[in-house]
Parts: sequence; structure tokens; C-alpha cells
Amino acid sequence: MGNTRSGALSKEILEELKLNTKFTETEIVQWYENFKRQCPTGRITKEEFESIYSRFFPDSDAQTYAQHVFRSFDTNDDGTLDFKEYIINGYITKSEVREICMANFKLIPKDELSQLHDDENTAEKRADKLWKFFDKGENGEARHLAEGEFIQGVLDNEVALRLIQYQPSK
Ligand SMILES: [Ca+2]
Repeated sequence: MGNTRSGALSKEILEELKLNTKFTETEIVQWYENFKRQCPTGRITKEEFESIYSRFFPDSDAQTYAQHVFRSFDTNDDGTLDFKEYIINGYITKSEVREICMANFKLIPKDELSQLHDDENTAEKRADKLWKFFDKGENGEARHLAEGEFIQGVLDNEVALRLIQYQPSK
């Protein structure tokens, strides 16, 4: 309590997250470290969330979505998402990943489409490729991804980021 400089995840929260998510302790701890790197305060404000989100859904209304997310996930209603709120609440499915890829795919000009790699030349293929970065399913069963893990994972992985972010080549 009150130890604002503590960088480690408390044992209590760790146990709770292990119970409430499918993540292993190692995954949670590693994710928490990434989270702290991105959000040194340990909290994401609505503005930060909006700016992250608008990179993923360039077509969408990030502000409206952020409002929706905060209404649903900010369980203690303090206007920020802490690690627990962030990791527990938002799950993303493969079909949502596909939607992200489709929204982004539309931005690629026609004359660039022909230059895309074989495994990246449709929104569907891009979604498959992207999903594979995260799918650790042992029995080939696709798992749900926490939305925060997805966002973090993509931001940490240039190849993944390229699949959902159109960068004009000139
Ligand atoms: Ca909160």
C-alpha cells in the first residue's frame, strides 16, 4: 500500500490474474513488464488508449470506442485502466483480428497490392499470419487473446505491426 515506486506486480494481483485468465505466471509477469514500459505510471488514460487504438483502427472512431471500453472495463471508475483492468477485461477473437486486417487492407492502394507477399496479399491471409504470432495453442485450438496482450504484442513486433498498419511506401 502506498508504495508508488514498487515496480513489481503484487502477489495478490498475480494470483487473481492467474485464476481469472488463462495466462501462466511467466506470461503475466512478462506482460506486466511490457505494460510498465509503455505506461510507466501503471495506468492508461483514455487519451493514451485512444491514441494506441487509432493506430490499429485508422478508419474507426477511436474516441467512441475508448468511451465504450472505459465504460465497460474501468471497474473502479477512476478514469484510467490499471494493469488488472486492462488484462482481465478485453478479449479479442480471431474474427476481430480479421476485421482489423480488413479495415487496414482497404487502405493499401491497388497498385501496391500486386507487390505484396503471397502470404500477405489478402486480409484473410494477413489475419492468419497475425494470429499465428499469438496462437500458442497446444492442441491446435485457437485461444482467445486478451486485447491488451494483442496490442502489446503487435507494438513489440515489427512484422506484426506491418500487417495491420499501412505505411505508404514513398
Ligand atoms: Ca480503473
